[in-house]
Amino acid sequence: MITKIEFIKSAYSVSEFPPARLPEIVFAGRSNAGKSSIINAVSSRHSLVKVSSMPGFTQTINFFLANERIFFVDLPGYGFAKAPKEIQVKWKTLIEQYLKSRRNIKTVVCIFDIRRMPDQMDIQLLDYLSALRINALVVLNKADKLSQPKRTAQIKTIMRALPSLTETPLLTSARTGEGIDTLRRRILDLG
Ligand SMILES: Nc1nc2c(ncn2[C@@H]2O[C@H](COP(=O)(O)OP(=O)(O)OP(=O)(O)O)[C@@H](O)[C@H]2O)c(=O)[nH]1
Ligand SMILES: [Mg+2]
Repeated sequence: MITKIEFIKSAYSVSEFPPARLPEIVFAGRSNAGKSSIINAVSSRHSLVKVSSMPGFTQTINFFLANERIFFVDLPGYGFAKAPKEIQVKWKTLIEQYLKSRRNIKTVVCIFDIRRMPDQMDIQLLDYLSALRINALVVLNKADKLSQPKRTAQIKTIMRALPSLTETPLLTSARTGEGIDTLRRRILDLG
């Protein structure tokens, strides 16, 4: 259960990160995959984190404190083609600096849209985490968008595209709440 969740701060640069004193669960993935929506769902709060139909909305690293003992970290999404090149480079650098510098990261929840084939950037994220020896938990979000048979087929295809995956990804829907309890339990156990 998450009984209390509060927004701590938005960081544009390394110097603005809060002290790395508490365990951190990080939410990463392509722009529009549903990172902010998943944080809201896991926290049982509808509008803690701003969600937009406009991808590229989250431009800073946003820190939330859950149950006064664990940080939830919302990363800007990558792969938003319409964002100016210099902004894309800035986000990538900020995300890499964040992942490299925080020793208190417990796991990175990698959120993918179940309907999309993982691409080079998704693979890069998983490889990067693996190189840094950071635990990754892969979540296929927007499960509500696919019928049961399509889900099964899509899980197979995605797992084939991500050979580094050792376990079947967790299916979630921030819209219907499917898989959210399981995700919350996994996260709180890790923290
Ligand atoms: N159908 C459905 N829509 C979802 C789900 N999760 C998120 N969405 C929608 O997808 C859009 C993007 O969601 P966000 O949570 O803002 O995505 P994000 O990954 O935080 O995006 P950036 O901040 O741009 O990186 C919004 O319109 C959400 O309402 C889901 O599980 N099912
Ligand atoms: Mg977001």
